[in-house]
Amino acid sequence: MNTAAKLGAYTLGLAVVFGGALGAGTLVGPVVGPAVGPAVGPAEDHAAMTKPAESAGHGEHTTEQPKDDTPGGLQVSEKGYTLTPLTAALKPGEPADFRFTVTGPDGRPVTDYQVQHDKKLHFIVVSRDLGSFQHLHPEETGGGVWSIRLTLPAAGTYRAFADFAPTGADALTLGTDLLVAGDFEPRALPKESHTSEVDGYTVTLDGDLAPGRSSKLTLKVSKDGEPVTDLQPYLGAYGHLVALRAGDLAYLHVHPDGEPGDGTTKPGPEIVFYAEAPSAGDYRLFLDFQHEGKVRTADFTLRGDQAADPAPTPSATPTGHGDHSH
Ligand SMILES: [Cu+2]
Repeated sequence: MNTAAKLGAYTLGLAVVFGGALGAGTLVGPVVGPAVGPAVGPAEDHAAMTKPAESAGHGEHTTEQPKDDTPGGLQVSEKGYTLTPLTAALKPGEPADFRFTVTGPDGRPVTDYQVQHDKKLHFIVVSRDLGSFQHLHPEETGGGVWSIRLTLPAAGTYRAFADFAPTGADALTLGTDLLVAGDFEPRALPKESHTSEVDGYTVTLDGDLAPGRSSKLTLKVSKDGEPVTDLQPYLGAYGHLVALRAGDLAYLHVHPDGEPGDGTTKPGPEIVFYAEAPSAGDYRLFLDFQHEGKVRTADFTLRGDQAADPAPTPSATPTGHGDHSH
């Protein structure tokens, strides 16, 4: 798949993930290809999708509001696609060959997927208390069966997300619970923090999530006090950010503004994202970035409880949760 199509596909993914609010402009439609429009170049397309409301939704009322603005990951079955685990028992700390299928509207396992960020399917596994996070890429083993070596670190409850786009359909994220038998101590959500230390790296997050409004999040990577300016592309980007809402693990997969090789995006120290929280509340954010050949994950806790700022976003143009979808 070429870059334009890939970005188009991912743009749709974002539209699905974020529901109506982010896509109040012309980019959200019920159909994959035609709604995005092949005439729109990848850079424009991506920029329009990820910029704040000033450019994305300003005054453009279209009738193509999605009816369903439910965030991704909350359902095991959506739009005819169903995530079906084939592996039942998981033991704490023991690697297992975890298998699953995604069945399509015809009831059969899906075998044709669009590539999004170098992969046909992204598999995210978090503990329900949002303490542990894994971003994995299962292998296809034939017949629509996916397989991944999975180790769940401790007893407890987990949520697994499959983030994919079937060929000819919208991107979507399905979620299922995974249970690991044994005693466990639920941990409280980590305190709000805009700084994360991982493996000698310090990552700071500038910005906040606000419900119903696109927010700029700038993540800055440093090591031993020095800015890192040679981040390596990982799955077609300098960073991958997953945000999960505490309480129900609503899944938001956001992507950087710009990509490696576009002529303007630098390989650090800053990675810029645009994200929109579907509601007030606490969110955990996990940033995957690659440096010196290794992928690391920085984690943050943010409160998406700031009221949407009425000043820069005209309140006369409600986006997503407003009047026209009901
Ligand atoms: Cu992935």
